[in-house]
Amino acid sequence: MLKSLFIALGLGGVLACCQCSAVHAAPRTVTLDVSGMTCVTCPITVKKSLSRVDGVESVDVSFKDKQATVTFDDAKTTTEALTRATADAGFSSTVRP
Ligand SMILES: [Cu+2]
Repeated sequence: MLKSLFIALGLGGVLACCQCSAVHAAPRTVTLDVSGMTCVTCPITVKKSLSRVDGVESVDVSFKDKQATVTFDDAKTTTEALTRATADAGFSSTVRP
């Protein structure tokens, strides 16, 4: 009786552990095609807008390639939030498939 209770608690512990691994999602990296970057200061604005999104860990914007590479925690934010952030800054963007 007592033993089965321990087994049940043990299973509960395993389940809780699985849930916590879902919360601490691995960082994801996406590349955005950014339009409207016409001068060298535009990437700075784009980078700033993306860095402000909660969950974004790193941003690298290339003016030459018209791209932004963003590493983010997908438990905290979404690619939609990233493209919205650049659009709010005046640069529409799409996620590169
Ligand atoms: Cu500019």
